[in-house]
Amino acid sequence: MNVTRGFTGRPRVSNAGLPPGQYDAGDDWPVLSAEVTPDLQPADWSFRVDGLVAQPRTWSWDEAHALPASAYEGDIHCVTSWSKFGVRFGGVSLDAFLDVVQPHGSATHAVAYSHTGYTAALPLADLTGGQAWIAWEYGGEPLAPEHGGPARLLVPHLYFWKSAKWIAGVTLLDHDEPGFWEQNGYHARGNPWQEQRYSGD
Ligand SMILES: Nc1nc2c(c(=O)[nH]1)N[C@H]1C(S)=C(S)[C@@H](COP(=O)(O)O)O[C@H]1N2
Ligand SMILES: [Mo]
Repeated sequence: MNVTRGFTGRPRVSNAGLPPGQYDAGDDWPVLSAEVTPDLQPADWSFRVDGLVAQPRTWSWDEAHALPASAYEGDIHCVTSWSKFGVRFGGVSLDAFLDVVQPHGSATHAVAYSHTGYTAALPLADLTGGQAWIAWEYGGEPLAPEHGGPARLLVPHLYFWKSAKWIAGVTLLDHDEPGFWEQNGYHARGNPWQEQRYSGD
């Protein structure tokens, strides 16, 4: 008789920070890109917010950096099942950009798009209220090109495919418009805590 079997039924002390089906990648930071990493210099980078807004606007690198700095320190979760704990990104809250363009009340969704053409669909409610950033620093250093530098979208409470690298803009819509992965069967929202990996989850 194996006495240790008696322990299998006890409540397990698990890491409360790991969503279901995820593992801790530790110090690794896998690169997941559908495209070749672009040679995008800060001077060539811009970020636009348009669609259902009162004042569509494009920011240059310097103009974006003139907005109040905001950092995220916490975890990120990729749908391919790796998570990373305690990462630190620096940039500007997406709220700062949205305050300028003034979203219409009819705006419910957004498509984030990259300078490379990649797109990701998001509910607008997941981009407001201090939940999303335009990030250009990681661990206090400039964000590496393979991780989306000079700047990427960061929406850390959703699966990481929503965090478009080489971010070029966000278009506000009154309906859900599937992006690159959503067109390939992935979830419209992608909440890792509810394991919203595929449409229908
Ligand atoms: N432009 C662009 N952004 C992207 C992707 C991509 O292929 N292209 N992949 C997404 C996916 S699936 C993930 S998990 C993360 C990976 O970011 P990382 O390579 O910095 O880990 O970026 C997301 N943003
Ligand atoms: Mo991913």
